[in-house]
Amino acid sequence: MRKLAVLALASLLSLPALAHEYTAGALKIGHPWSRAMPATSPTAGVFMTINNTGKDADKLISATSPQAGKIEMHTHVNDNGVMRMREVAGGIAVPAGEATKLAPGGLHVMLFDIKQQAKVGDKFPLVLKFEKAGEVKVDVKVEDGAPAAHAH
Ligand SMILES: [Cu+2]
Repeated sequence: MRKLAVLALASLLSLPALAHEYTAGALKIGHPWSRAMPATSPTAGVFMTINNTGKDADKLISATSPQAGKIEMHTHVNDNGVMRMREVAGGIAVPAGEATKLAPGGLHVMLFDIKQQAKVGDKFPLVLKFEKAGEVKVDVKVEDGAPAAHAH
């Protein structure tokens, strides 16, 4: 029993694996990833870091993917102690000179009408559309769900 637990922990720790990064104009998009979801879940969040190395603010206004029927930009808000997801009107702001983090419990790209359930180790394409930087295609890696195990 104990040996099994140690093995499970070791595999968790080794998960984050290789970082992948994409560039769109002044934007550097780091490690887009999604959580492996149960087969019954019709939605999934996509997370990444968007580092704006330029002098102008930008905005992530939309996204498309063959993996999803509909995609929205979301955040979480605290509604009397309950965390609820909200669509971010106008898109996710990417201020100049800052790294904007999309992470579990906060900002995320929300996929609806999932076409095919993604498993750990899968990846799927996502086209991000920025107001100024335009479109950039990234591959989203599907990882284990536990946010605590996702160290960067
Ligand atoms: Cu959401």
